[in-house]
Amino acid sequence: MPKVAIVMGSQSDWPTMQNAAKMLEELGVSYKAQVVSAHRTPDLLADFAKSADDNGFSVIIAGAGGAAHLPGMIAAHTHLPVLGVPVKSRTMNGLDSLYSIVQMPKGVAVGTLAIGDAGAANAGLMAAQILATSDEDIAEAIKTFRAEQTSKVLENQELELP
Ligand code: RP5
Repeated sequence: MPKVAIVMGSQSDWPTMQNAAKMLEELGVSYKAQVVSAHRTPDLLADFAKSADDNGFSVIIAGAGGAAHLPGMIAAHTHLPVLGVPVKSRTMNGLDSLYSIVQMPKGVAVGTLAIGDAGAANAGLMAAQILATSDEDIAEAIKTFRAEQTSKVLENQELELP
């Protein structure tokens, strides 16, 4: 049973949101990815969010662009933690997506990540970190990932002109 749901407003968000999936795979966390649109499939959104807990999910990653209401509306329907990823929009470079996701009213929380690929990857990492509070294997995988990342930076400190 996947513990993490990755949902996005459109198939066109997948090149961004696949970075969340790749991070989860690297950390050995199973996930289910699907398209759920706040505006085009509002009933599906409500059904998905209301049944997410019963379906075994512990964390929801939601990415959307433009008028990005998906993460907030999912959060409105569930007590599960929701991580919002602003997808870079064609017209405003994702600033519209960021503002749509980040300014939640007090009392309904969405953890908002950075715009684009880095935000999606970090949403995967953050979801794994949430699960790691009660899963030793995931905690160890995160520690290994972080140590390898540090080693790579330390091994490539010297810069040369091309
Ligand atoms: C949003 O509208 C989606 O999340 C996507 O980022 C954006 C554009 O969707 P498409 O027109 O490419 O399907 O709902």
